[in-house]
Amino acid sequence: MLTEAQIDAHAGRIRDDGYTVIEGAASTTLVDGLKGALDRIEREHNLGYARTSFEGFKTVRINNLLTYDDIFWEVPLHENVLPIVERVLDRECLLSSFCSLVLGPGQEAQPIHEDTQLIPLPRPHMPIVLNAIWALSDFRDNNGATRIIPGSHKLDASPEYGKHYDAITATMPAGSVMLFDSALWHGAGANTSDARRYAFSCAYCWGWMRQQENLQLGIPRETAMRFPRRLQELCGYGVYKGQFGHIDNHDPIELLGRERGKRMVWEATDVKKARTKNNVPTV
Ligand SMILES: O=C(O)CCC(=O)C(=O)O
Repeated sequence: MLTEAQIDAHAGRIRDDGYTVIEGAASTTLVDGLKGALDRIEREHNLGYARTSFEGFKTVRINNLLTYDDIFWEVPLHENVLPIVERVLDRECLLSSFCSLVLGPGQEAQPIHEDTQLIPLPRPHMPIVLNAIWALSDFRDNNGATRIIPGSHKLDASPEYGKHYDAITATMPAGSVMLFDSALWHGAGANTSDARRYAFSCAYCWGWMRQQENLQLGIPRETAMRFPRRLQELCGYGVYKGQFGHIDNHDPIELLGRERGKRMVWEATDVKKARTKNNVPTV
């Protein structure tokens, strides 16, 4: 569990350098369980390598992970990561995408990119997406560890696709999480080892943005109904500031059988006004 001072320090590093590393964020038991689940799902669903140079011809990626096994629920909610995300964005943030990234031996380096470069906002801009790269294997120089260019989130341009850039390698032991502003220039390294590199990318965005994965349609309603409430909210069953995302003035969390969702801003404003008039303390 992170202290307030640790959360502040991580948030400050993301602001200043574009990234931070939370060493020992996940226990060995959790890491082993997650890797085991990935291997099993790959086998059972007969999954193969991705088919684009960006995703990696020797990389197995599983998208929409929350639908495959309950063990993955813990990842977006993790107590050593989510509080930092909430500090940089806010408590109404969303899960934007969550996928596994298993780089096989022989996988070439991924082109340096940034995750928000298709969004037409002039750079540099405030953090809009934070990406948590979970190291489920030791991240080493030779096995595909993510490469980053510290401070590049402050540049006024995005990298040129396919061009070589000098970068540092985010080496870290398994169980660590690198959390970064997605505007940071980065990319997976080359895997020249003979072992697979296991990782997750678990990205979060503001509640007023479109998520990269359509989790409300992609996750069957029966599955989402079993999620803890916080995970339901992260998946988009919520209303940002009581305004964005409502369904006929109702909070979509009610679709999952929750009794009372958030009040919409227009109703909340009247309730607040009436309370003030009648001298009732606002809760
Ligand atoms: O696998 C990695 O280390 C990074 C992957 C990545 O940045 C991406 O696919 O967008």
